[in-house]
Amino acid sequence: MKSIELYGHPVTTYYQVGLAMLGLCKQNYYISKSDIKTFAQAAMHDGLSYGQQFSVDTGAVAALALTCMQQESYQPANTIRNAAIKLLMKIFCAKDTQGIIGNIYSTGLAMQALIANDQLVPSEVWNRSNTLQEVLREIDAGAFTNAILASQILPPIQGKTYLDVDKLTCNWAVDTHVKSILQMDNLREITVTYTVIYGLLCSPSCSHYICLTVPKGTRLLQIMRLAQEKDQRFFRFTEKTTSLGPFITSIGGIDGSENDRTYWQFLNGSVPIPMGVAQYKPSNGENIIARLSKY
Ligand code: B12
Repeated sequence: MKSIELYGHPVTTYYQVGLAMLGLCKQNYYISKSDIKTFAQAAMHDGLSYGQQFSVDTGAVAALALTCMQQESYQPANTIRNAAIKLLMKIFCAKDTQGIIGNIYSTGLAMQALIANDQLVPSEVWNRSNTLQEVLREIDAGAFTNAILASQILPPIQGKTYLDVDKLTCNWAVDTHVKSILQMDNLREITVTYTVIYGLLCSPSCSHYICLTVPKGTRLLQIMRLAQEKDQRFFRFTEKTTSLGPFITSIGGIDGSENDRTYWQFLNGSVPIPMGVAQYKPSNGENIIARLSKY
């Protein structure tokens, strides 16, 4: 909270501030009015964004925290309510015609925020089964084999949210939809261009690319390893193991930095890839770009 006051952003991210607020509230800990105001203000003034874009995941966790505060009568009540409503509207507006909210990996948290506020977002407004159908289809396709990602999507499939976490008996059946489907890759080859852009303000001269032909279904991480073997200087990279899998920390000797709030972002053309490099399988002809970016 001090960092937000001093520098305008948290030490970590608003996602983690939201999780912390939710945890404190669920345990009925004291949270000062001024901390609540600071948090609500970020929600009211578009603080919960990465780059220019509203982060649905972050908004949803914040909305759950604010909903908990409403239920537990934290003060100032009006500030909490207004911020929650603003976030719920933004989350709802991020829904596409198929029911996905943000992207498939933010949909679980977004569903939780909407379910926890079903008096504000009734079934006539949000067709929950539409969203659920899409989610179940993606689960069957193997999109949720990671435990962290599964833990975000499981509660809303059962109509529950993180706010119910202290009311559950742990004997409810494990959903049969949560299973991994091994996908058979056929061995047709694809060609992928892999480009690394080394700076934030960077002319074409500080980027390097390589074209690689690999079997269809090869994951981006393997393609990066191949590029690294072929050209150590520009394509060597380091990774750190996280609960979600490998997170890329440096490319070509240049590190992302929590202090400078930079990271290696991965794009297919101009669109950020919706998953990590160990999960993502490029299609034929894709131009995968790794770019040092700000968050
Ligand atoms: C904050 C955040 C980031 C921050 C993390 C920096 C920081 N100092 O916190 C930044 C902006 C750097 C980031 C980057 C990316 N992220 Co991100 N991120 C999140 C977010 C909103 C919250 C994570 C968190 O704080 N969890 C709580 C803490 C307590 O748990 P934790 O385990 O310590 O969290 C760490 C990891 O989650 C890690 N991390 C964050 N994102 C990613 C992504 C991958 C692939 C990995 C392996 C690790 C990782 O950083 C966190 C802090 O250290 C989640 C949303 C969600 N639904 O989970 C998305 C999320 C995890 N990210 C996602 C993605 C896709 C990415 C990128 C691949 C985007 C891109 N196209 O470049 C990159 C990673 C590229 C790389 N270098 O390998 C997806 C992952 C989907 C999947 N199938 O795995 C999520 C679920 C968002 C979404 N809905 O699409 N991210």
